[in-house]
Amino acid sequence: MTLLSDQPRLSDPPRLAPAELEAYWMPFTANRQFKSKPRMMATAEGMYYTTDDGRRILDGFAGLWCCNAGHGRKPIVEAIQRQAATMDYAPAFQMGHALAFELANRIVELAPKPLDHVFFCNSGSEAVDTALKIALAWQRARGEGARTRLIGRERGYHGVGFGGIAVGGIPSNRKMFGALMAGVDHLPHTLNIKECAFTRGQPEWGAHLADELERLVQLHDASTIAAVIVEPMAGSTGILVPPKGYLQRLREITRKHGILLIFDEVITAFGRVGANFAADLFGVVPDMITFAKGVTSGAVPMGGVIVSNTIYQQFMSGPPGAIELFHGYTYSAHPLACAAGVATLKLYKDEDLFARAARMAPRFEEALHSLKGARHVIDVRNIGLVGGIELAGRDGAPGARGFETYLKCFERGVLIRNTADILALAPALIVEEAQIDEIVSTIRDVLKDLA
Ligand code: PXG
Ligand code: PLP
Repeated sequence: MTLLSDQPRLSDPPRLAPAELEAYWMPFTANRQFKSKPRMMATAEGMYYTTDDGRRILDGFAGLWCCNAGHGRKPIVEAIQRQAATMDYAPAFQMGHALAFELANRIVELAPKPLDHVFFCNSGSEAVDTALKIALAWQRARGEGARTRLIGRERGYHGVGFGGIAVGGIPSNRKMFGALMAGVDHLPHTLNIKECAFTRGQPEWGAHLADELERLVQLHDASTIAAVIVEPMAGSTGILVPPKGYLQRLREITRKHGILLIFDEVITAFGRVGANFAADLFGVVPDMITFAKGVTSGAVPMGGVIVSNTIYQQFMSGPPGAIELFHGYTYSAHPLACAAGVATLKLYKDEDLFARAARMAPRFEEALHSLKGARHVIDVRNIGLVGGIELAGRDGAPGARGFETYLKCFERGVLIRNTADILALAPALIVEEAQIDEIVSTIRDVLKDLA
């Protein structure tokens, strides 16, 4: 095996020999399939990637739901470069640096009131585990230490930490990993294609599914339940838009029973649904919001949890010299991530990108729903700049049709994402009408010839 260890690697995107593809165990990837026919990205700018063989790829998915400002945006790149040269790292525990406070203030400015304190971490998975830990600790701090139960939802994705997969509702993400966390229960998911196929935006049907929470409260008793966590719009498992009134109902029931409501907005925050947060779009304010991805437009890993003053103040009661929450990460509020975050939020504001997403959403909806009647398509769902196209599964091979569509779109120069037989779209908020049309027509053409 010849390794290129003595040769420069950073500046020349190398064409790798098959043996050189072995060492990297790729996440959520069909490793053997990939390594037999790699799809290698080399550069990114605006709405486009280029591959290592020089092809231009229109990015219909903002990387992985994260590059909301588009790729390689100059103000973000320069902020990261400047910060790397100024101060690479500062200890996160018992020390601070100005950009961390500036970013927290900017996030609070965008957040729905009364959410006004931010805890930083490095990913959505860490954000979820942080939020669940804060929920348990808060209940304990207010004298409700028996509230240890956490409620998630079927088809929920909350990252891959032990907390996240326990409250998550994706069988394949759970079944290999043992007993998970004890004391977790799940609400039913809200997708019903029979009732709601081809709904534009929020379905009329399904608010009553929130009442299942009352049933779980009856079963377990409110005095044992700490928190409910849901994605306001479930992204990963195929764009499940909340039925009208559903989130309001969850809010009422949680409030009535002293249960915290956590919105996992790792995908939906920062303009993805044409608002600051999905909480704003749907008009429901939870007790905590988790975020990641769009906060830095994907340029440096970062995540966090926004909590209300009530939650924060509950912890600020011991001796003044005492640490109030025994939780944090080496890289909480990393200077490069904070620099990227501040520059990203400035850019969103300067270019009014969330309003742009809201203005583009009806055009996006129109284009997506033109796929009604296309071969294999059994449902189209959308909210903001998020679209889901559900295909009928192939007999005996669930997911195959979705994956083949993804591969063929990539061959034709368009990046989308599939989750089983559902195609997901989430272009950067700078997407142009012609690019929306190109993404949709590529999908239509691919489906025409697909078995
Ligand atoms: N919560 C939600 C709601 C998410 O969507 C996470 C937590 C975990 O974030 P990290 O940063 O730990 O990955 C996510 C991430 C897809 C896809 O194709 C979705 C995610 C990540 C990668 C792919 O739908 N969501
Ligand atoms: N494992 C070991 C041995 C550590 O020393 C640390 C942090 O100091 C961690 C894990 C946690 O790492 P992080 O703070 O980056 O999450």
